Amino acid sequence: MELLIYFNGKFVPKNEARTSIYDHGFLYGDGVFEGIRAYDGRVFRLDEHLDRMYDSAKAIDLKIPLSKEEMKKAIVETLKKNNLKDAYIRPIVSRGDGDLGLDPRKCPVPNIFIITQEWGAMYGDLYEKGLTAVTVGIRRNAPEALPPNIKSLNYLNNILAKIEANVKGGDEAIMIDVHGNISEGSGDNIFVVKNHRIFTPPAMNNLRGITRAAAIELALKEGIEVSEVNLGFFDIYTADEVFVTGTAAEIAPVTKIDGRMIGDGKPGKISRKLMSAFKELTRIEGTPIV
Ligand code: PXG
Repeated sequence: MELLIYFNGKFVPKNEARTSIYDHGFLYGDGVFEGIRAYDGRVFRLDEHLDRMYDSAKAIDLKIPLSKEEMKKAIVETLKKNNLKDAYIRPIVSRGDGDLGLDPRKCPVPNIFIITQEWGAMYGDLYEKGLTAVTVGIRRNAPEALPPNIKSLNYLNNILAKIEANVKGGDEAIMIDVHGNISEGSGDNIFVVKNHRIFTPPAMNNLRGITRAAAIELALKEGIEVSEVNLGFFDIYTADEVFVTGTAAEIAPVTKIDGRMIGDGKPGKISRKLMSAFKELTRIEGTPIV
């Protein structure tokens, strides 16, 4: 059966799901999205993802024509229509069809899309081996220019970082902000472990990740201290462990950065503990697909 996509209240086959070239989501990256995961028939932290999507929309003055409750129903319905239990879920709200001018007032009706598809582990055997990360020259968008907390359709900043990581042979990019502080990966948040304590940058220069919040909760539950502090190159190069968190990446260990071996070059104890605690959490929590 062909995959069905939710598009403005209707379900259309994947190959027929398209929007106008005058949609400002396409012309200008004007819109918001989320990346959500379902595990074994339950959607992980759906309310948190929707809160973030509606906050992102509010920040760009985009009024989503569905209530959060209606959006939630539409997501669950899309999963059901496609018979999916383990899935990646991508709701997208674009500014809508307008003209070639960038004024959003030309786009009276936002377009809503929900893509769902099957999804497995993103980094394959790297969860065992650890990722090789590289710092990149391109700086994370300054919050004064484009707040990284807006999960907008404009991901060029992250894509530039990813291109640079690809060229330099890294599995993931580590982005630095305009002040020289570590911000995040191209699609995940970053954590450092030093002397049994965990550190992560405050969510001003990065996206306030849902997996980041879950990792902090799990660490605190294990009795591990977590601090949100500015981090620099020195902190990542000399860490005992480094890991990244994201809906797609889950919790993934980083064992090499810019040629420096992190710790003993193998995924560390705390990273592994949190990886298994996170796996367990995704098995027991979530909004049922019913
Ligand atoms: N930072 C950024 C910039 C992200 O895009 C995260 C952190 C992690 O947030 P969550 O809430 O997922 O824990 C993201 C999430 C990909 C991909 O293909 C990843 C995301 C978005 C789109 C694609 O890896 N990001």
